[in-house]
Amino acid sequence: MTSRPSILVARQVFPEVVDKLRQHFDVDTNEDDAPLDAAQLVARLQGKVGVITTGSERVDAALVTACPQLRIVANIAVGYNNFDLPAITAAGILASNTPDVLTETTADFGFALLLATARRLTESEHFLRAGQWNRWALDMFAGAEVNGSTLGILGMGRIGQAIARRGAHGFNMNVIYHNRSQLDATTEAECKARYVSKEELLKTSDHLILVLPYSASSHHAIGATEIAQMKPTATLVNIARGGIVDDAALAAALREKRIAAAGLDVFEGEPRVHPDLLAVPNIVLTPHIASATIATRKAMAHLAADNVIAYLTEGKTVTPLNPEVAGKR
Ligand code: 8YV
Repeated sequence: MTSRPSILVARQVFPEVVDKLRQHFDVDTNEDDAPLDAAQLVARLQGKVGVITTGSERVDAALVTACPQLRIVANIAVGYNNFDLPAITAAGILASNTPDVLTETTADFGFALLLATARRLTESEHFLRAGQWNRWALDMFAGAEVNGSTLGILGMGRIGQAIARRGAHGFNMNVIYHNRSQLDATTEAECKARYVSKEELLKTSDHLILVLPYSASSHHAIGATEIAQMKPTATLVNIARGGIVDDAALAAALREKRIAAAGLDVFEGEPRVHPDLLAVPNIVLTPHIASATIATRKAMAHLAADNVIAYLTEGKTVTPLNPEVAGKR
């Protein structure tokens, strides 16, 4: 009897997803759910042909060299900055991510964070919980207008477009965006969004939301220089990746009220959070949960599993990042 192929699920996923994988493979799971470091990951991957990762596991040249039997790495995330895609591709390994299934949920959260930030939701709740609310006041926690204001979007992929639609159609906002390339006229019209330079985006946005992928070229895309161009009344929201914002520069700007407020779901070096960010009041902080609804997280995990099953059982791809690899090995 030939043994079944073995795969690793690097972090805990829903039992139904593991069951589905077990119909085809021997599945090694990470029972205590602690993120595996590089050495642990390499050790656990010996003899395995597939792995399901999350943003916490780095798959780089050293790992693929040390795991010659690996044929697919399936990320439970749309972002894949934890992958060295050229190295994975050069090793003949298929990589996949989970686009589309999280778009609307993530856009909802982007809007929730924007509203919470502009309307000072957590700051005012802390005040109430601390027993400091003893009278109503006209300017108490007066925030920034969202309805009818100018929404700036940096990064206009699927999630950026879903946020644009919410802003334009739901909140009557004037939506502007900057992206590597301009959208076609039909998509722009549907999103009611206008392409502008990064400089204009920074200068004219009342609320600026970051939805671009992280790469060497987007590292600190928002630093002290960019923040200096923003309105002092502006809010900044990051649901993309830590590292796109220079957290130390942002904390200083918030402390000195050079911008009004920020909402952050992602951080440089997360789950560590820059202590200066924790020390400013005009900020809303969440632990990287923009895609976290049960339905969406299940859809993401199923999609990663479907990628592994389709490729290892039939040589087919579902949502590949490097389709050119399929069938080459
Ligand atoms: C993931 C995300 O949950 O999809 C992404 O890119 O940031 C989140 O939806 C997170 O990266 C863990 O994999």
